[in-house]
Amino acid sequence: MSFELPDLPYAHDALASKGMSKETLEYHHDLHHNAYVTTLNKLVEGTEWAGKSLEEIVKGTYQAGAVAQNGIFNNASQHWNHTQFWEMMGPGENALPGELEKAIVESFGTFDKFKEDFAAAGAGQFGSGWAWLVKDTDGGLKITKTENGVNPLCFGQTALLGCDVWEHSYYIDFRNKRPAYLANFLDNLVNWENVASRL
Ligand code: MN3
Repeated sequence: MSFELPDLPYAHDALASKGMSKETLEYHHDLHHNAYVTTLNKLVEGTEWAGKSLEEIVKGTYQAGAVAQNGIFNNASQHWNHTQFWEMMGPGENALPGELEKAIVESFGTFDKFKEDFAAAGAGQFGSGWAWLVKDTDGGLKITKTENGVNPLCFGQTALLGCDVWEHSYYIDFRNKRPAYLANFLDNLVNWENVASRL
């Protein structure tokens, strides 16, 4: 049983008016994400990881503290990360559910302060990686940043929101302006209903 590239949960041009172009989604989903899936399938074939779930592979191959991770981890985690990422965005009005707003305000003071801290985490990730809003092991909400494909599963946390800050995610639409991409992601692209459903 091999892994498959999931369809985007919306059309490739569905986010264009919100700052993520059809071209970005064609490259990012159809080429980048697909490459992680096909490479993962090749790498796990004939290993102890064949037939295991994606989550089991991510958790089982993560090497805490290692400067560079192994190929199976990198491709498995990036497959998981991107699958979540597509679902965490949406073309609709993306209203903020009350229970999520309450939890965010309790943890960060105001919703604006949360957005400021999340954007700072993403802008401050040196090189490729991700910014996250997680539910930590103690149940509290926390903002984190991770390098390359490392994700909250590695630390036993629940991923509520993740933003890809690899250059391939923003270079077509925002060129080198990662902070502008992060601000637009938070203001226009996040499907807060999806985020709330992960609480
Ligand atoms: Mn990516």
